[in-house]
Amino acid sequence: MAANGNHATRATGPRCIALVGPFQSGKTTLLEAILARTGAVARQGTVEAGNTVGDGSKEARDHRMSVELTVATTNFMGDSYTFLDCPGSVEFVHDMRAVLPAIDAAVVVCEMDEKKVPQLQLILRELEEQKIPRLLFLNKVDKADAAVHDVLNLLQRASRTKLILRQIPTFSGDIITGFVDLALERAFIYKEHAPSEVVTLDGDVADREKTARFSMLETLADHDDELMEQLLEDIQPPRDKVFDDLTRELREGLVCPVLMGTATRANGVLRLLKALRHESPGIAETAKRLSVKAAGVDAVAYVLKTQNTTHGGKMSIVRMLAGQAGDGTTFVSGDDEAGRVAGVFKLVGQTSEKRGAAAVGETVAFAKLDRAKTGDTLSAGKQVHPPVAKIEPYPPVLAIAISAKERKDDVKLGQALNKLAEEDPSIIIVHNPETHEVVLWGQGEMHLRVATERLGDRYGVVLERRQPSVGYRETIRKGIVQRGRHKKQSGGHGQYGDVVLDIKPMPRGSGFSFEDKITGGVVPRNYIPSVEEGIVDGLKHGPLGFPVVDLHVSLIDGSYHTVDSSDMAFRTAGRIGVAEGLPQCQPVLLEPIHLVEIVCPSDATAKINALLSGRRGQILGFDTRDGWDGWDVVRAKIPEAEIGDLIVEVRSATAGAGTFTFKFDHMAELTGRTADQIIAARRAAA
Ligand SMILES: Nc1nc2c(ncn2[C@@H]2O[C@H](COP(=O)(O)OP(=O)(O)OP(=O)(O)O)[C@@H](O)[C@H]2O)c(=O)[nH]1
Ligand SMILES: [Mg+2]
Repeated sequence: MAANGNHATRATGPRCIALVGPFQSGKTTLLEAILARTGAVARQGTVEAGNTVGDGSKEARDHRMSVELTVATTNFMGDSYTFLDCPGSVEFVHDMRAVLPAIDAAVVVCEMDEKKVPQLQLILRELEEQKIPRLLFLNKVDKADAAVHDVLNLLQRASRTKLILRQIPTFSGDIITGFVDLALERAFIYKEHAPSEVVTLDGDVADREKTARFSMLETLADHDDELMEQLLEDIQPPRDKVFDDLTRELREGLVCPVLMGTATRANGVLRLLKALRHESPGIAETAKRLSVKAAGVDAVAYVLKTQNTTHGGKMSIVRMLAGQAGDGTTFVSGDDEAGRVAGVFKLVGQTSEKRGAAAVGETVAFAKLDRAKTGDTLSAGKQVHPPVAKIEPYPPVLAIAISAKERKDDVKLGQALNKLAEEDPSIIIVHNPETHEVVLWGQGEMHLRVATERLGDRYGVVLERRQPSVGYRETIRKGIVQRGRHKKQSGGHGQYGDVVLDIKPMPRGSGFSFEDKITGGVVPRNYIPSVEEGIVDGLKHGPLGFPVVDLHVSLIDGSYHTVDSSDMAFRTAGRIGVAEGLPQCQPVLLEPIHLVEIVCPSDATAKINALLSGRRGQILGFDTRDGWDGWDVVRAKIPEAEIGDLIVEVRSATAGAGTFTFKFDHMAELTGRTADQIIAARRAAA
């Protein structure tokens, strides 16, 4: 669309902006600077001192990193802004992904750091795919040097959308002390915790400004023919036109502007806020992006986070996409009741303040929506609005087994786990019926550590943690015919059951099958199911200590007693038959082998291959990752026992950017020392 006469107007109404970006880039610090600049806090806190609005939970403070979303609403020049400070660690990425549908724009906080480019790329991908307007905030320029000229070259690798430098730094020696805004054509000197001071733009800085501005305009002109003509004819485009193009092209996702600053000193923060005020879209455009249909509904809201507070109970943090809602509003989600609002709150980190009904565009917390879940689209009124988005958590990559230290806490643990999963859908709880373990699956070590800390801190359950058991099995290599006899004559009624079993090995993956080959009624019909049950009992723990699979058992002979035989006696006989027979069948251990697919930046592929080989992996090959420049996919088969903490090494080989998925492939025989150790450990545990 050409921009001719298409004046991009400033969006009005409440805004919702996410602060996203790689690990430790300064998002929480930037939020703090924004809150200080807009007067929501009196003094800017620091992450080091543990007094920021973001990272207010005990777990975040302890680890000095964001481990969950922080929501803070403030006012800037008469408009309400809600900022969503997202964790940067890939292990907590679901908290970021779940908020994206709700936001008008994202500020991607980044650094001049080559190692963090792949992570930046991952985040920009998410935003690109959801068509979310985004601008980069190059943070920590207090630590940058003259090399900041290369900033575009470095960061462009992470973005499929063209980046445009909106500002250039100015130096005093090697230190950045200010910037020139290329749209305003005005030079500023940074002041600590105060607005930057305007200075004259002249000399060598003015020359650099001209070149940089021209290249900014050239990029804008890619999407504006009129501007292109003006540039070709050497006509200075009017300032308003430049701002209009910046606004329109940002909103349409055609370009991604880059601003810069130093969050710790609040430098560059006012310009960032002004850019958001003038250029970011508002709820009208966001509702269009999400295809919200306001007709026929009283209210539509998207749940971006669920929290269980100690005093307030359950809080659903929502963005109002249409209409208005307050105390007493009943919401539905799809076909389900979501609950009735009992309390509307404005959030500034850990503090919540009761307020009135929420209007379209506002981001608030609703109390007591008992059945609302993160990611739900809630609607009130006659019509039910279809979901505006569906964000599934990434498949988990690491597991631990947990149990309550005290038996009496079992029920409490169950309830706490439900709440944990409600707050964090990327935690998956699996009960293993075979081992009676509760297994917590998550996105990495820190993710699981924080989850278990919360179970302790918040819900008061003292936990034991273990490595989850590997799903070993055993099978047999040769067959045997074995008698199983149960006979007891201890006064009164006796017990008598007698069977002959033909036990045979079967191909991998066939499991267990049973066949009745009795002729002439030597074992009466009605006892035969009991014989099978007895065999199944016996297969639960084979001679090596594991469930036995891949065998066929036929009942070929036996005998009975008219008075003493019973279901129980035949069940026992069946069990005795396999228990005595299997040790003579050359039992062998089976271990599960999974097919894994590791995605990683190509420069780490060799390391990943080495890592897999070191873990008894069989590498099947690697390919370039479809649609991902500079990334590979490595496929391998690897034993389940070696997947355990694989993610830890994959992340360390890829600066946190690599990950994998896995699925069960087959069971393989395992012999030798490793097998002996596993069997010995099983015996010791029994
Ligand atoms: N020198 C310098 N340090 C900064 C700046 N901004 C943040 N930091 C420091 O960088 C570290 C990380 O800051 P945070 O604000 O916690 O970063 P974050 O992006 O929120 O981190 P996660 O949420 O854990 O990904 C802290 O030690 C900050 O003090 C900056 O502009 N300059
Ligand atoms: Mg943070």
